[in-house]
Amino acid sequence: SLYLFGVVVLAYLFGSIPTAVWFGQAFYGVDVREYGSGNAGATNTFRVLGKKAGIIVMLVDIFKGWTATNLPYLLDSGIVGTSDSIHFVNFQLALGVIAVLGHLFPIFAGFRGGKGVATLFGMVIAIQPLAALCCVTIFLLCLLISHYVSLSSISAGFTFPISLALIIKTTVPSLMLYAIAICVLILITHQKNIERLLKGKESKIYLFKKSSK
Ligand code: NKO
Repeated sequence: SLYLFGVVVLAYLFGSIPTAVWFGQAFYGVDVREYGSGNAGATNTFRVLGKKAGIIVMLVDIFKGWTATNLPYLLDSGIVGTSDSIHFVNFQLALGVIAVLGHLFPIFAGFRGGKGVATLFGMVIAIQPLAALCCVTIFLLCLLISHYVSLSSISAGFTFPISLALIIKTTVPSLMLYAIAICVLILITHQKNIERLLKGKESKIYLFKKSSK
Protein backbone atom coordinates (compact mmCIF):
# COMPACT_ATOMS: atom_id res chain seq x y z
CA SER A 1 0.00 0.00 0.00
CA LEU A 2 0.92 3.64 -0.17
CA TYR A 3 1.41 3.65 3.61
CA LEU A 4 3.99 0.85 3.46
CA PHE A 5 5.83 2.50 0.58
CA GLY A 6 5.88 5.81 2.43
CA VAL A 7 7.28 4.28 5.63
CA VAL A 8 9.98 2.40 3.70
CA VAL A 9 11.06 5.57 1.88
CA LEU A 10 11.05 7.48 5.16
CA ALA A 11 13.28 4.83 6.81
CA TYR A 12 15.74 5.07 3.91
CA LEU A 13 15.75 8.89 4.07
CA PHE A 14 16.35 8.80 7.82
CA GLY A 15 19.26 6.41 7.42
CA SER A 16 20.55 8.56 4.56
CA ILE A 17 21.16 11.58 6.80
CA PRO A 18 24.97 11.78 6.49
CA THR A 19 25.61 12.98 10.04
CA ALA A 20 29.41 12.74 9.92
CA VAL A 21 29.65 14.52 6.56
CA TRP A 22 27.21 17.32 7.38
CA PHE A 23 28.51 17.87 10.91
CA GLY A 24 32.10 18.09 9.71
CA GLN A 25 31.22 20.40 6.84
CA ALA A 26 28.99 22.65 8.92
CA PHE A 27 31.21 23.14 11.99
CA TYR A 28 34.74 22.37 10.80
CA GLY A 29 34.57 22.95 7.04
CA VAL A 30 35.85 19.41 6.57
CA ASP A 31 34.52 16.32 4.79
CA VAL A 32 35.71 13.56 7.13
CA ARG A 33 35.69 11.15 4.17
CA GLU A 34 38.85 12.87 2.89
CA TYR A 35 40.82 11.95 6.04
CA GLY A 36 41.58 9.00 8.31
CA SER A 37 39.81 5.83 7.29
CA GLY A 38 37.67 7.76 4.79
CA ASN A 39 34.55 6.49 6.51
CA ALA A 40 31.53 8.71 7.18
CA GLY A 41 31.03 7.42 10.71
CA ALA A 42 31.38 8.28 14.37
CA THR A 43 34.81 6.67 14.73
CA ASN A 44 36.37 8.55 11.84
CA THR A 45 34.76 11.79 13.04
CA PHE A 46 36.38 11.15 16.44
CA ARG A 47 39.68 10.45 14.70
CA VAL A 48 39.57 13.53 12.44
CA LEU A 49 37.61 16.12 14.43
CA GLY A 50 37.91 15.01 18.04
CA LYS A 51 35.97 13.46 20.87
CA LYS A 52 33.03 15.90 21.09
CA ALA A 53 32.24 15.70 17.37
CA GLY A 54 32.58 11.91 17.42
CA ILE A 55 30.14 11.51 20.29
CA ILE A 56 27.55 13.79 18.69
CA VAL A 57 27.75 11.94 15.37
CA MET A 58 27.48 8.60 17.21
CA LEU A 59 24.36 9.71 19.11
CA VAL A 60 22.62 11.04 15.99
CA ASP A 61 23.49 7.88 14.00
CA ILE A 62 22.13 5.67 16.81
CA PHE A 63 19.00 7.83 16.92
CA LYS A 64 18.50 7.38 13.15
CA GLY A 65 18.35 3.60 13.50
CA TRP A 66 16.10 3.76 16.53
CA THR A 67 13.70 6.19 14.87
CA ALA A 68 13.47 4.27 11.59
CA THR A 69 12.83 1.03 13.48
CA ASN A 70 10.09 2.68 15.53
CA LEU A 71 8.43 4.44 12.59
CA PRO A 72 5.37 2.15 12.74
CA TYR A 73 4.88 3.16 16.37
CA LEU A 74 5.61 6.82 15.75
CA LEU A 75 3.21 6.92 12.83
CA ASP A 76 0.77 5.04 15.05
CA SER A 77 -0.65 2.54 12.62
CA GLY A 78 -2.08 -0.91 13.16
CA ILE A 79 -1.85 -1.77 9.47
CA VAL A 80 1.06 -4.19 9.89
CA GLY A 81 -0.26 -5.97 12.95
CA THR A 82 -0.39 -5.41 16.68
CA SER A 83 2.74 -4.45 18.54
CA ASP A 84 3.63 -7.95 19.72
CA SER A 85 2.83 -9.93 16.60
CA ILE A 86 5.69 -11.53 14.71
CA HIS A 87 4.67 -9.63 11.59
CA PHE A 88 5.21 -6.34 13.33
CA VAL A 89 8.73 -7.26 14.46
CA ASN A 90 9.54 -8.36 10.91
CA PHE A 91 8.38 -5.01 9.61
CA GLN A 92 10.49 -3.20 12.22
CA LEU A 93 13.55 -5.30 11.34
CA ALA A 94 13.07 -4.53 7.66
CA LEU A 95 12.80 -0.80 8.37
CA GLY A 96 15.93 -0.90 10.50
CA VAL A 97 17.91 -2.63 7.78
CA ILE A 98 16.57 -0.16 5.19
CA ALA A 99 17.78 2.71 7.39
CA VAL A 100 21.19 1.01 7.63
CA LEU A 101 21.28 0.73 3.83
CA GLY A 102 20.50 4.46 3.74
CA HIS A 103 23.44 5.05 6.06
CA LEU A 104 25.71 2.93 3.82
CA PHE A 105 24.44 4.52 0.60
CA PRO A 106 23.11 7.98 1.52
CA ILE A 107 21.16 9.81 -1.15
CA PHE A 108 22.28 13.11 0.45
CA ALA A 109 26.02 12.40 0.24
CA GLY A 110 26.75 10.84 -3.12
CA PHE A 111 25.92 7.33 -1.85
CA ARG A 112 29.21 7.18 0.06
CA GLY A 113 28.31 6.70 3.72
CA GLY A 114 29.44 4.79 6.77
CA LYS A 115 29.53 1.20 8.00
CA GLY A 116 26.21 1.18 9.79
CA VAL A 117 27.38 0.13 13.25
CA ALA A 118 25.78 2.95 15.25
CA THR A 119 22.59 2.80 13.16
CA LEU A 120 22.40 -0.98 13.69
CA PHE A 121 22.87 -0.40 17.38
CA GLY A 122 19.88 2.00 17.39
CA MET A 123 17.85 -0.68 15.65
CA VAL A 124 18.83 -3.33 18.21
CA ILE A 125 17.96 -0.96 21.09
CA ALA A 126 14.51 -0.54 19.56
CA ILE A 127 13.90 -4.24 19.00
CA GLN A 128 15.71 -6.07 21.81
CA PRO A 129 17.16 -3.77 24.52
CA LEU A 130 18.71 -6.64 26.49
CA ALA A 131 20.60 -7.82 23.40
CA ALA A 132 21.70 -4.20 22.85
CA LEU A 133 23.07 -4.16 26.39
CA CYS A 134 25.03 -7.36 25.68
CA CYS A 135 26.39 -5.87 22.44
CA VAL A 136 27.49 -2.59 24.01
CA THR A 137 29.14 -4.44 26.93
CA ILE A 138 31.24 -6.57 24.59
CA PHE A 139 31.93 -3.52 22.40
CA LEU A 140 33.28 -1.52 25.33
CA LEU A 141 35.29 -4.41 26.80
CA CYS A 142 36.86 -5.09 23.42
CA LEU A 143 37.59 -1.40 22.85
CA LEU A 144 39.17 -0.93 26.28
CA ILE A 145 41.37 -3.99 25.78
CA SER A 146 42.29 -3.73 22.08
CA HIS A 147 41.69 -0.03 21.23
CA TYR A 148 40.37 -1.15 17.83
CA VAL A 149 36.85 0.18 17.15
CA SER A 150 36.48 -2.01 14.06
CA LEU A 151 37.30 -5.19 16.01
CA SER A 152 34.89 -4.06 18.73
CA SER A 153 32.13 -3.47 16.16
CA ILE A 154 32.67 -6.94 14.70
CA SER A 155 32.66 -8.52 18.17
CA ALA A 156 29.46 -6.66 19.06
CA GLY A 157 27.94 -7.87 15.78
CA PHE A 158 28.62 -11.49 16.74
CA THR A 159 27.24 -10.81 20.20
CA PHE A 160 23.80 -10.00 18.76
CA PRO A 161 22.82 -13.48 17.45
CA ILE A 162 24.72 -15.18 20.30
CA SER A 163 22.87 -13.21 22.98
CA LEU A 164 19.55 -13.84 21.22
CA ALA A 165 20.21 -17.56 21.30
CA LEU A 166 21.81 -17.96 24.74
CA ILE A 167 20.38 -15.19 26.92
CA ILE A 168 17.10 -14.08 25.34
CA LYS A 169 16.36 -17.54 23.95
CA THR A 170 14.28 -16.01 21.18
CA THR A 171 11.56 -18.08 19.55
CA VAL A 172 11.28 -15.75 16.57
CA PRO A 173 13.19 -17.39 13.68
CA SER A 174 13.16 -14.23 11.55
CA LEU A 175 14.85 -12.28 14.37
CA MET A 176 17.63 -14.86 14.48
CA LEU A 177 17.99 -14.74 10.69
CA TYR A 178 18.19 -10.95 10.72
CA ALA A 179 20.77 -11.09 13.52
CA ILE A 180 22.96 -13.44 11.50
CA ALA A 181 22.52 -11.31 8.37
CA ILE A 182 23.50 -8.20 10.36
CA CYS A 183 26.60 -10.00 11.57
CA VAL A 184 27.55 -10.78 7.97
CA LEU A 185 26.78 -7.19 6.93
CA ILE A 186 29.19 -5.87 9.58
CA LEU A 187 31.90 -8.24 8.30
CA ILE A 188 31.28 -7.00 4.75
CA THR A 189 31.45 -3.30 5.66
CA HIS A 190 34.62 -3.94 7.68
CA GLN A 191 36.58 -5.85 5.00
CA LYS A 192 39.26 -3.15 4.74
CA ASN A 193 39.48 -2.95 8.53
CA ILE A 194 39.91 -6.74 8.76
CA GLU A 195 42.75 -6.59 6.23
CA ARG A 196 44.43 -3.84 8.26
CA LEU A 197 43.88 -5.74 11.52
CA LEU A 198 45.53 -8.83 10.05
CA LYS A 199 48.50 -6.74 8.85
CA GLY A 200 48.72 -5.00 12.23
CA LYS A 201 48.07 -1.69 10.47
CA GLU A 202 44.67 -0.75 11.92
CA SER A 203 44.64 2.60 13.72
CA LYS A 204 43.89 2.56 17.44
CA ILE A 205 41.43 4.73 19.31
CA TYR A 206 42.08 5.82 22.89
CA LEU A 207 38.92 6.92 24.68
CA PHE A 208 40.54 8.47 27.74
CA LYS A 209 44.09 9.40 26.86
CA LYS A 210 46.05 10.46 23.79
CA SER A 211 42.84 11.87 22.27
CA SER A 212 44.12 13.87 19.33
CA LYS A 213 41.93 16.98 19.72
O1 NKO B 1 36.73 4.65 10.67
O2 NKO B 1 36.82 2.35 9.68
P1 NKO B 1 36.76 3.15 10.95
O3 NKO B 1 37.90 2.80 11.87
O4 NKO B 1 32.21 4.39 13.32
O5 NKO B 1 35.40 2.80 11.69
C1 NKO B 1 35.15 1.49 12.10
C2 NKO B 1 33.88 1.48 12.91
C3 NKO B 1 32.76 2.09 12.14
O6 NKO B 1 31.66 2.27 12.96
C4 NKO B 1 31.47 3.48 13.55
C5 NKO B 1 30.34 3.60 14.49
C6 NKO B 1 30.84 3.45 15.86
C7 NKO B 1 29.72 3.60 16.82
C8 NKO B 1 30.03 2.98 18.09
C9 NKO B 1 28.94 3.17 19.08
C10 NKO B 1 28.12 1.98 19.25
C11 NKO B 1 28.25 1.37 20.60
C12 NKO B 1 27.69 0.02 20.67
C13 NKO B 1 28.07 -0.88 19.57
C14 NKO B 1 27.20 -2.03 19.47
C15 NKO B 1 27.12 -2.49 18.06
C16 NKO B 1 25.97 -3.38 17.89
C17 NKO B 1 25.89 -3.95 16.55
C18 NKO B 1 24.55 -4.46 16.34
C19 NKO B 1 24.47 -5.84 15.98
O7 NKO B 1 33.56 0.14 13.26
